[in-house]
Amino acid sequence: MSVDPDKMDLPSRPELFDFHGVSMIHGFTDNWENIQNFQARPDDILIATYPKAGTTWVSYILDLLYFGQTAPERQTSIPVYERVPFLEMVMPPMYTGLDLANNLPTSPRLIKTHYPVQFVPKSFWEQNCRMIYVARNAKDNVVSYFHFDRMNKAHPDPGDWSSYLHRFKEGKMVFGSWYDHVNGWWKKKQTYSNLHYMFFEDMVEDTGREIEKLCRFLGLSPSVEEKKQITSGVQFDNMKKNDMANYSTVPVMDFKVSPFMRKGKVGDWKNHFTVAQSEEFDEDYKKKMTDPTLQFRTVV
Ligand code: PPS
Repeated sequence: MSVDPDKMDLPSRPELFDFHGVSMIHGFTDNWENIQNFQARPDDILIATYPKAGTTWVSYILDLLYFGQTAPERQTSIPVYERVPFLEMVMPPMYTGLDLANNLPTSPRLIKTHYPVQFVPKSFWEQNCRMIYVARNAKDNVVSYFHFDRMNKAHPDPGDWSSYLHRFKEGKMVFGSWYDHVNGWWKKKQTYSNLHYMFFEDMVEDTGREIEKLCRFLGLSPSVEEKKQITSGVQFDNMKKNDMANYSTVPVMDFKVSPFMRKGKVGDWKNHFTVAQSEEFDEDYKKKMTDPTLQFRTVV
């Protein structure tokens, strides 16, 4: 939906506060009771990530897999953030994510969340909904988040890179600690079988292979031609120039500061971390990431 920025009731940048043990801003907690009472349907699909881990990429892939053939007009008329509503978002005068989700005419409904696993409304679990979690290595994730927070006026001011990096390690980010987020969802996967846990780095390495895996998880069998079309349509350069996928229609984002589709790479962290910052980060990482079964790649 296109909204005139001058008409947006945007206060100055919001402050973080502690919400049930997680750093949050009001824009994602103000609808809490209603969100917790959300009525999921058995065929709803929840796409969950820590911010900047590949949500839009996977959302767009799923939308194409489900509706690319049957409703091609969606691709040119509805931005991805309306096709796949962001459940917890409250940002007047735009619709709330909850209203968008409740009014989705599609089946299945594709729904996005950045909530840590313990915040997910209980009906999703009760209905045994399929969930897709996308994780991205911490170093690239924090770099991407830094640039996003610079350009997104709906988030707290990121300050300089070195203080931002410090706060990331402390979990003082919108949606809290990256470490808790990726570990919490990973742990859930051990007991909840309808969860597909995937990695941004694998997507960059071989998008087609990851789409195959998604299809197997979702029980979809698109034709070879369709898979080829989707794999090509969701390549970074194509999504970057696609106004229905690149967030260029969102007024709170200042693309002159940094575009939403920024680089889409693995290893851009090397252009941001000093050697000392990288070493300190790795030391701290080892202490926090103690589960040997959850491994990330920082290069591909
Ligand atoms: S958000 O705001 O949390 O929903 O952002 P999210 O979509 O999770 O993450 C944005 C980052 O994903 C990159 N991206 C891609 N990379 C490669 N290929 C494709 N198709 C693609 N689509 C999105 C996007 O560029 C952001 O990463 P950075 O590193 O900042 O470029």
